[in-house]
Amino acid sequence: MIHSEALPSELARRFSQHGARLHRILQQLYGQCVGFEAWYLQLCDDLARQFAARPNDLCALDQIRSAQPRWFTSQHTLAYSAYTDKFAGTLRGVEDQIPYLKSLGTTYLHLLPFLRARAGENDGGFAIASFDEVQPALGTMDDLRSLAMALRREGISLCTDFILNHVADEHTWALAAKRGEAAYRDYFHVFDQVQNTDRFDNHLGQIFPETAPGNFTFVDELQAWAWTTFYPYQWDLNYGNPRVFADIALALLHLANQGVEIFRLDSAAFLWKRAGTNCMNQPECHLILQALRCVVDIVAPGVLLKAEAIVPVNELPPYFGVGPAWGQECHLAYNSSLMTASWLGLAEQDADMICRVMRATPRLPSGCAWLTYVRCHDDIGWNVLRPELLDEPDGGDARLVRAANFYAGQTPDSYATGANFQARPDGQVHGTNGMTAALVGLSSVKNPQQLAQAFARLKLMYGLAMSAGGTPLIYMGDELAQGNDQRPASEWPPGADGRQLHRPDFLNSEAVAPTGNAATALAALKHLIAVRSGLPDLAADTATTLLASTTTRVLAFARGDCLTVVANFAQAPMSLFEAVPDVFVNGQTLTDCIGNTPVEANFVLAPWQMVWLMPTPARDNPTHLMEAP
Ligand code: OTU
Repeated sequence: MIHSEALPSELARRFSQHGARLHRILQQLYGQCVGFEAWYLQLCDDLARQFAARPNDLCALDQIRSAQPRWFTSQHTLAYSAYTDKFAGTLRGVEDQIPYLKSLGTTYLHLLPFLRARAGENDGGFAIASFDEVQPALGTMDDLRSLAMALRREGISLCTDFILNHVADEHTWALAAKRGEAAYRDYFHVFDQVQNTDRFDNHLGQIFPETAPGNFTFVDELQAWAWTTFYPYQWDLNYGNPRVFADIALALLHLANQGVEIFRLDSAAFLWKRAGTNCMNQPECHLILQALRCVVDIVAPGVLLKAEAIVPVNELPPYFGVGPAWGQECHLAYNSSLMTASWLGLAEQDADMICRVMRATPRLPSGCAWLTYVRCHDDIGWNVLRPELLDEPDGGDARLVRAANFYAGQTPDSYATGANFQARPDGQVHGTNGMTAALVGLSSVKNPQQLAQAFARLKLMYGLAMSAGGTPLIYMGDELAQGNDQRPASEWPPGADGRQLHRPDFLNSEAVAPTGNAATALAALKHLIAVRSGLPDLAADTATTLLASTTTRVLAFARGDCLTVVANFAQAPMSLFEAVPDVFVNGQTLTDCIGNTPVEANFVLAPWQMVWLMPTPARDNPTHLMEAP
């Protein structure tokens, strides 16, 4: 173990608190490797160096947050996700957008990858060539530090993608491997014979079956096959090699020391490979994440880790740490199943799948929260719902195909203008692309009634993300009802795939006052955000309890002590009392906080209406009432 007398007292204290756990986890992963103990001591030295390099203001933040581990779970938190170039041109430009972000109530800004990526095709920046440099067109490391600090001053935490499953084939590690350096060849999963990949390949899924089929790529310079789960130029890292873990952990801490406060751990499910499995969610994958958490707890405890694991809901809770590791893995995780289920529910006008997912979504450890969202820069991946569809005769094929075709505007009843993603000729369903506004029908309205209904659907989807239990995230442009990228595919960036459809340039980059649908959407979302902020029961970590409803067209759940959320997923109006008789227990009078209206037994939910019900407050304490826009 490390010699604690040589350490600053705070670091020694943290080592004594977390060091034994870190050692135990790493021993499980790497204990059999020759020289393990020496490697571990070197890692501890490197952690001490990162601690010494941590700027004073960030150390102060660490102290404050360690004392309040639930600092990010209140009802005032709001995440916003954007591409730097599309949103504001450069990192400096993002700094200029801080007033706009604040006007929304943003407390957490996720900027999509801004580190130096591979030249040419780079999967929207997800093929990293250097963890230590900013993409030159977006700025410099100085700009990054300046932005992080400016955001922090305004109460906004900067989040970056940390792409730890793979690096670009142009990263120095890959270049060294190509030059024949054996030590770096070991950074990757390299197979001399394609036959040797078979014992894995037969069990693996396909992330991009159309644009990047297969999971292995023959690399001339290696004269061998590299594991490439995603695009052929994204080489999966070999976490069986302790040097990979150490280098990745240090890269993360270096970014944390530049002021990044939240790390979105990209493709977190894929970190460990095991023959005979789909190589996702493996126990070792969780050990790696737990070890990273220890490293963060030791060097930068103000930092949050967010798991991006797009996996079925039953696989999600372990990303927070379960069993003896309860609460000791990631602080946040995307509730991707809930997101996908809500789109299925909208297409089917039926909330049954949302109920199933909510039932399978357990209460989280203290100091943890879901990230609840409507859209992100990726497709809506339908297959995460497969386990919930096992009781269907065809395993859910027909339902998912119908939903995907609905959003692609291919069914007679569709209002949506999205598109299928990576759909195979055999009709196998994969994902759906499109901005929220396009998917809820705002881009295709022909009359005022359709417009009102499309807005009701937009508010329903965002209302669910803001009330279901988690930190809600707005995807850039949704707050302005921005539609799809209208450019022809010939004008898309090199190698862009169908997800480009929902990656348009930001409508409001000139900060002009929005008009028309943009203004209506902005006012509606700001209203939801403000109402949520006045309702402590909508903190990310209060309990969510499903309520009995007499029809699956209506979703009802309680939050915390007093709040009841009811949502009508159908186009038909619904009597609240008939759908959820229990909301009127004790004959109490209720108020819908969204509409700021009294709700009595004869209340009828309009098509796609959501209400947030609270017992009507005494006249002198109307804290949760806000004027509806
Ligand atoms: C992540 O996503 C990123 O969000 C994608 O933008 C990247 O292309 C990918 O990793 C590679 O870095 O499986 O669990 O649309 O959901 O690729 C992580 C498919 C993932 C994405 C999927 C993905």
